[in-house]
Amino acid sequence: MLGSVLIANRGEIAVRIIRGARECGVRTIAVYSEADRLAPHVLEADEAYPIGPAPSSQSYLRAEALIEVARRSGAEAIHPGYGFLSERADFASAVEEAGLVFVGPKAETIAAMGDKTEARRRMADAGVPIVPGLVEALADPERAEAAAAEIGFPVLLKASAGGGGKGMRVVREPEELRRAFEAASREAEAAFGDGAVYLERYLAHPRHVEIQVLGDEHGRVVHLGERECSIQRRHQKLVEEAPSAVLTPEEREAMGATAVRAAEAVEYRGAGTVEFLYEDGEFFFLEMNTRLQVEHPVTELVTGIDLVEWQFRVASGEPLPFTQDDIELSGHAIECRITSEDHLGGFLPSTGRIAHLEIPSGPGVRWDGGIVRGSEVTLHYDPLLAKLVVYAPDRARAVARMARALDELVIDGVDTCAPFHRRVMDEPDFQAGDLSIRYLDEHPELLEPDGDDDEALAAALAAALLEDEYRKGRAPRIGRAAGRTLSAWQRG
Ligand code: MV4
Repeated sequence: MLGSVLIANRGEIAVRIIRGARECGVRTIAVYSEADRLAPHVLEADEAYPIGPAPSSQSYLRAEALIEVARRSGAEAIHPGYGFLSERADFASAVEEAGLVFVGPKAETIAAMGDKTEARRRMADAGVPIVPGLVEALADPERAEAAAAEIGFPVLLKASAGGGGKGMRVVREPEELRRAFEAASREAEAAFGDGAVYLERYLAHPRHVEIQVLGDEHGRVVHLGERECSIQRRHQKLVEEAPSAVLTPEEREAMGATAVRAAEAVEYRGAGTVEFLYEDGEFFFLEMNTRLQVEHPVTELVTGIDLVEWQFRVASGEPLPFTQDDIELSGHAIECRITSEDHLGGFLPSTGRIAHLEIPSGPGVRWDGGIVRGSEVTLHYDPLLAKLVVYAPDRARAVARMARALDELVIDGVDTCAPFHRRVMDEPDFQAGDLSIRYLDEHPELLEPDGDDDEALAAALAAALLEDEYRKGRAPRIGRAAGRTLSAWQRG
């Protein structure tokens, strides 16, 4: 096993990796920006080093500074987490050239999967079904017209350098194609410094289903089942679950085997994710993510496999000791991303100091958090504060458990999307597992403002009066709802 690791990240994922490393007996080395001097990942690591001012361009994204800290601290490896430098092939190469272990796949794998047309070529060659369309960038709008005529409308223009939806354009008729081509190309150039675009058949109502894979340095690859991640807003996932409510065992096996083939085609090492679009019983390769993902806990809960532990074991050169047949799924897990965004105000980012924090607990509840009371939430970083994850024997019980856990959660000081999640748990289509990437377009009521503020004030006043009566011995007890309303009101 590795002796030590530098975690080139912050927030909940840095804390998660530190916990995993500690359980493996690996010494943990944190880095922090000026805004994160007292952050949980700094306090929980064995050692911590400053790397610059708050903006990530001057701290968490400074590849050379991170490698220099690794050298100075005697770290043997660097774990990049997700975001930041995690999918930068040049960073992975630089880490290895410095004689350190990169906890992730080979730089060549990262580079190939980062280029979306290259990824499609590699997958098509490996016999992985891709969305019908091109595997080369379009040289000009004329060629786009010819290709679209062949594929049939609607088509989707995508950036070759893309991901995350930037430079994407749906085109419904031939007359729109030229303008859309130019707009997509311009947007791709601005976002990625590369205006190359290609096109695919547009799927109107798919689910986003992804397969977790794990590979070692000795050529073994297994899959750990799927995650359903359809509930998203503007390419930001909000709720994820495992398993998917709709895959049959046969579909799971087919998708899993396809993901393993995809991973083998790029000699995948470590933990990775193969994303698919699933529609009407068909699935198509979308992208491969060469990192540990935010939503990895739901897979850990249904498989019992600790992904961070296996990242470290694989990075240490250990062979995977289990085969596909050894991996069994049981129960159901749901994750809600708790972000500092106000769902009532168009998911606008909210900032401030965490004044009060009550973390849900009890059976089947997991909290992967990066905040404590007193934490300052700024605009410098991703708004993800924590992930609330539940596990139960079946989906209906998991939904009920998540609703209960969300009721226990109290975060004061910044607005969060937790009230949005609480509504989702009550929503009939969600409860029925009837999801697609258009779920929120089809349920705009979930994003509408709450009932009257006056109602909340009246409830708080009633609770205060009730408490007064109780203290004077005239009321037998304070109900749970009144008690919570009151304490929320007292905290102001
Ligand atoms: C698609 C698609 C429909 N048809 N491709 C969005 C970001 C990028 N990673 C790929 N994306 C999509 N590609 C075809 N041929 C719809 C999306 C898409 C999407 C995919 C997964 C999760 C959320 C999404 C939200 C909007 C659009």
